[in-house]
Amino acid sequence: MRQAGRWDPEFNELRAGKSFYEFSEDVELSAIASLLPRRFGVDAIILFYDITTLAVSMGLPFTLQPGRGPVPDRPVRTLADVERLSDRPDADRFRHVLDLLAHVKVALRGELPVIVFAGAPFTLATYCLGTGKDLAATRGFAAESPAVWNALLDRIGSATVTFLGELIRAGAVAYQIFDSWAGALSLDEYAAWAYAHHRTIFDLVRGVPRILFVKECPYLAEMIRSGADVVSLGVRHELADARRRFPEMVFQGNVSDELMRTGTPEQVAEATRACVKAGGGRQHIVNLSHGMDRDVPVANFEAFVRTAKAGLPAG
Ligand code: 1CP
Repeated sequence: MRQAGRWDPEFNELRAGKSFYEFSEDVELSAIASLLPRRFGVDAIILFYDITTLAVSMGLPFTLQPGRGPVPDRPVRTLADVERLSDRPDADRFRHVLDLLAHVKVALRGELPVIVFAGAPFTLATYCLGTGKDLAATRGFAAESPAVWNALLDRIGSATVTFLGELIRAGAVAYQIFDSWAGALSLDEYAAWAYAHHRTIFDLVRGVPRILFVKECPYLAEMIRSGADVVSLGVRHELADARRRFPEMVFQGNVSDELMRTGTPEQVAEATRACVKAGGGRQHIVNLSHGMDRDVPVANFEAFVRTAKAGLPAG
């Protein structure tokens, strides 16, 4: 999930004065940002870039607008716009991410694994249209221009396979696909715009653990069938119940983000203990249900990590 970004006061200090893409394309700075969470005792490091980094390397520049998020310089509208995007971006187009991975691996000296990620085609496509979380606007575009919409999803899917494949060859030990906004789709839309693309990516990019995240996804069976090795759960699913239903699966999650934001460190510790217990102490990555909000107190994050690392009580 999000680690340094948006939340960590040290990150925000470091980031001040630079545009997001300028910052993240600077390997020295993005390496510092990637490594910041190490001081909390986390078990893995997520490389610092954004899901839109891949779209930039496909040929679509973005600007990060304060209070809004990434906005494309030229939103995709036509088939010609889609065809201008590279479906197999040359590694030189995302060289800074490969350099960042090399840099962070040297700094870590094998102490912690490095995880990479990509947006799933649906979620990244919404940023390429400029619609983001506005599902009605995305649906409107898909209904009006189905051929453009499907070509965009396919093209992002193909570029994602290239991107993740290169990062894994360069030594990333796991990857996570973020389909952040797909949980709000109808089942039919989810099947066509999300699930079908998850399957293709997980089928084509193998050899390391593959993690699927969809924010508060109602379609657990589809997530399980996607080919992912690890499925993230939000708070709408009971972890213990999911474990019983799918005993072979590895789950990630699902301490409440809301509690992280509003609870005390004691309440966070209690919720984390309950989560560790529900996970049963195996086939479980203790994590949040989504990510860290800007206003989570540092003490709550510390309580979360400390309690997760203590594991199951003896006996
Ligand atoms: O300094 C800043 O203001 C930048 C904020 C920021 C950061 C730190 C953005 C803009 N992206 C990132 C980095 C990032 N993005 C990481 C690296 C790990 C880390 O945070 O340390 C990761 C994993 C992401 C993934 C990401 N970006 C997602 C999927 C995760 C999720 O939250 O569901 C999504 C949807 C984005 C888009 C995005 N990028 C940035 C913002 C503010 C947003 C969300 C915009 C929106 O709400 O529509």
